[in-house]
Order: sequence, then C-alpha cells, then structure tokens
Amino acid sequence: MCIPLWTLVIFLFYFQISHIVMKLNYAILLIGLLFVMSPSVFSQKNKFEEIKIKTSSQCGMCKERIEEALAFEAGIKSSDLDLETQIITVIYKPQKTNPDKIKKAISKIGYDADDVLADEKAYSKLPDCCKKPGDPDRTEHK
Ligand SMILES: [Cu+2]
Repeated sequence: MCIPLWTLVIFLFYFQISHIVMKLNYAILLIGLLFVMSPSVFSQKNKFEEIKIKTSSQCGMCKERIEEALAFEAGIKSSDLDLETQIITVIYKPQKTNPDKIKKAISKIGYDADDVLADEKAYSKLPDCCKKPGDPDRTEHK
C-alpha cells in the first residue's frame, strides 16, 4: 500500500507543478499577445505616410534650406532631398497635414513642388545660384 500512495503523492505533486507551469504559459502567452498587438494599436494612432515631390532645387544650399524649413511645418516628421533627382521624400502625419499643404510649404520656400510653382516673392529672394536653370538671374556655381 505504501508504494502506490507515494506514486500518487508524486503524481499529484507533478500535476500541481504542471498546472502552475500551464498557468504561467498562459500568462506568458497573454503578455506576448499584448506586446504583439500594442505596436499595431500604437502605430495606427501615429501612422506616418510618405510622399515624393519633385522640386526645383539646385544645390546643397537648397537642400538645407528646404529641409530646415519643412522641419518647422506642422505634421512633417522628416524630409530628405535627393539633389541628383531633385526629389524630396517627406514623412508626414496624415492627420496633421496633406500633400497639398506640403507642396504649398515648399512653394513658399521658393521652389516648385510638382505642379505647384514656386512662390514668386520667395523665389526672388533666393541666391542667384539657387535659381532655376534658364533664369537670366541665375549664376553657375564656381
Ligand atoms: Cu541652391
């Protein structure tokens, strides 16, 4: 009688442990699920969008000027101008701004943005080397 009783005790003991381990597994699974799900909830709230806009930028000064000015625009997270293609990639919050506003902002700095032409006043204040090719005011870089 002694041996079966011991096995029963051991069985119950292991059962208890496996029960706790199972509970722990569920807890870990739940925590894991929360971790997987929370970024998606989070990213939906702070979702960014990207837009590529063709500009009339000419040189490194233009790049700095545009990127710095856009950094102060509401809803724009970052921007990167590729001087070779003159295309600026803007990361923005669609809840706070939109492509039209971004193009207008670029225009106000003095540059064409896709079909939105540069604001004339801002353009006239640009250094001559930053003016569009074909503009009689333009001077080439030395
Ligand atoms: Cu320039």
